[in-house]
Amino acid sequence: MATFSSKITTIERHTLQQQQFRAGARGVLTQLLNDVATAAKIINREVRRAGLTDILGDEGSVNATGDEVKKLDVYADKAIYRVMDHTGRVCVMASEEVEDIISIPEEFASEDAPYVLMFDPLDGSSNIDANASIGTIFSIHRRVSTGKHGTKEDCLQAGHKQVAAGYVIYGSSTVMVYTTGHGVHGFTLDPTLGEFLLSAEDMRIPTAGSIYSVNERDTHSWTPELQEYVAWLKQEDPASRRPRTGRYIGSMIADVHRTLIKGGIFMYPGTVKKPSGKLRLLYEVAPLAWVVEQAGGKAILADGSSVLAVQPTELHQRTPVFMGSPADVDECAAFLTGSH
Ligand code: AHM
Ligand code: MG
Repeated sequence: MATFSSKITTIERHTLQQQQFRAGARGVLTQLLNDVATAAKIINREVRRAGLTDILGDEGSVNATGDEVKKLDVYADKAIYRVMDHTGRVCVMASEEVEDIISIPEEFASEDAPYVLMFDPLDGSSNIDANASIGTIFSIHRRVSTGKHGTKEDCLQAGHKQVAAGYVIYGSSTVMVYTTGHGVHGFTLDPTLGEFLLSAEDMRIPTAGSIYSVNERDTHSWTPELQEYVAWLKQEDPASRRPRTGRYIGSMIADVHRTLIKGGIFMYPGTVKKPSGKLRLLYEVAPLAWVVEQAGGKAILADGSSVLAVQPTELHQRTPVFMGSPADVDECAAFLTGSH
């Protein structure tokens, strides 16, 4: 008879254990992370039923940054709000789907609510109809405002100030990955138990990879340096793991999750027409950059500086990003800054 010796750890227990790393912790962040897991289970249930419940299809409106909104985006956005608004743990929220900050209703607002939650409720939603992986991204900061209601300033904090971040990928299985600055940990949802169980403790990104991930549609609008780098990736030179393999799902969460597991580089650069690219700093780039860095990777801008140092000035600010295995990102930086 098979024996199973490894311990079974739920995400609730794991977040509680991680509390030991935070001096004076009162357990509020722990509970907030568990709220995120609860919201993820609700979204997961709907994502899994998507083809069955006629929920697919365009909502017929556009979101705050001009993208087509799918109904599941709206469902996911509301699910997170409904889990969070009355807990007394968050003072303000912001979502990729909502133009302005999301205030906490008057009756639940409190000057004691210590955290700020920002999220992309359903990233990669243009992939829903093709059954490709989509996900939820979250970013948590400590509040900086005082007073009953949180403010926009609470949201406009640099990525290196995050206290927790992560994502949930609704893929061939549903996996939640999070960091509180003490490693990156992955949990797989057991749908029969309704529990996220620890499946990858202290995830480390490979130091070098053999995959690059970028939308090559924009090749001719890239800077000459980036064009040169991507052309270099395709040249034959086994000693430097070339040619590299191209992989691009078009769902950042799926492309970054693969990069975390298999190594390599994910890029969403700026172009001549759109120098800031497409991805949003607060809801997509900063949280995933911190996860990648916590796993031993790097996340930079085109000038080689850290994405996590960027001080946001707008809620829906976009930024170029190059993230992944340290060796791959260093190679990329050398090309982009002309020092290769
Ligand atoms: P979304 O938030 O509307 O889903 O858009 C973000 C997505 C990312 O997941 C992905 O990396 C990117 O858009 C793909 O964009 P493109 O089609 O320009 O390559
Ligand atoms: Mg998105």
